[in-house]
Amino acid sequence: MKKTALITGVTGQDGSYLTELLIKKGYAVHGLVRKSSNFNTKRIDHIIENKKYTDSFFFHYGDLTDPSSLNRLLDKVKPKEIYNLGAQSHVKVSFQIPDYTAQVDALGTLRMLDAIRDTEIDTKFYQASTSELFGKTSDSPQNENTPFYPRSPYGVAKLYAYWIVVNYREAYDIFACNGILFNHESPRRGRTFVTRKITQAACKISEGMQDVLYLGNLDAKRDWGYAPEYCLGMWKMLQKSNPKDYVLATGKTFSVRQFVEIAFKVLNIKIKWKGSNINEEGYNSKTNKVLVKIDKDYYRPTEVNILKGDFSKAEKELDWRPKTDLEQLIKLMVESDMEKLRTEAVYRQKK
Ligand code: NAP
Ligand code: G4F
Repeated sequence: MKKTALITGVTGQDGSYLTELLIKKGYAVHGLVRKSSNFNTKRIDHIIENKKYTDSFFFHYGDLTDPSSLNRLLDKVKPKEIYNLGAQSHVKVSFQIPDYTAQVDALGTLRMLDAIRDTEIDTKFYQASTSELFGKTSDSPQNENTPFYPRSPYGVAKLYAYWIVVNYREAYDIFACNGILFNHESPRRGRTFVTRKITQAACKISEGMQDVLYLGNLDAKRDWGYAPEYCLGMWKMLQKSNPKDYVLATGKTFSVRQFVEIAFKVLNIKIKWKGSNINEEGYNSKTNKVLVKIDKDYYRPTEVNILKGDFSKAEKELDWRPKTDLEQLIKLMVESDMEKLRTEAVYRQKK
């Protein structure tokens, strides 16, 4: 019999890679899909539509804001592993919809844990915690013992989620882990996150399909890794005999400005900068054409200036380490976006 896993957020970046990983490992994967007025399964359609996977992948409508759907699903599926990846995961958007963000990211986690408690199923629980918890920290690099100081409604909601996981682990002896994951990206990254926004725009600009890329804070620094490697780390956490919390990161930090430079470099465009703050501009050093401008609407009311993680506990106890460096990551994102543009162009021509 196949081992069963349940993934909330199965239609997201991480959910799609984790599904592939678990199916490869012989699991039957059940995914919680929230109802949308349009198709939201694009990242997992290649699994849903593949006949080879009819006994490996099942999806169920449900929502982290709807406790009865969660209880029913856990009772029906009785998964041996649960990965709680579902979230309103956009930090800037969380300032616009703070109540909803708390409902999904904070109380959604409580609802999942409480459903485990109510149904009394024998399971292991992974919580998608985040480096946003560290927020305004002066400690660097950040590890499992670094104090938290979140800087957004998203970060605060995830702080509740982090602690309710710890509390249910201690109070009810539930096997529950927090993966404190630093930023991880891929060609499947949502297009409104800064990395994908940059790689997609750089491709369009180099093909003459876009004039300018508008960004917010270029000075923010992040520790960016490759998403599929982080999904392997999630799985490793649930294979241990004791539940613990782990940081997954690369240990390196780069600014948004550096990310822009590398993305354009992949396309043989050298970016130079002039001006400062909201008047800063990035231009093509050969043609002098301005390609990057600042739009202050992309700034956040409170920002996390710099993140850099220390993954030594995961390395020691899980034998986990990142493999893809930032240049390789950006190259694979740019190449994928370019491929998509070309496929779309051919499709448009055929129509
Ligand atoms: P993502 O691409 O934004 O995916 C989020 C998933 O959550 C989507 O499947 C989304 O469904 C689902 N979702 C949203 N609201 C929901 C609701 N009310 N009920 C059920 N599902 C809901 O995020 P990701 O990058 O894969 O990240 C996965 C998790 O890790 C998130 O919890 C995120 O906060 C956390 N995290 C991410 C990173 C990172 O750098 N990627 C780092 C640390 C932690 P739709 O497809 O319908 O929108
Ligand atoms: O790509 P971002 O939106 O990701 P952010 O805020 O770091 O959050 C991501 O990583 C977290 C882990 O640390 C996850 F928990 C969270 O779910 C999400 O996946 O922004 C990165 C940085 C920020 O400092 C932002 O201010 O880029 C800066 N930035 C500059 N211009 C921009 C833009 N961000 C976005 N999204 N769009 C811009 O135009």
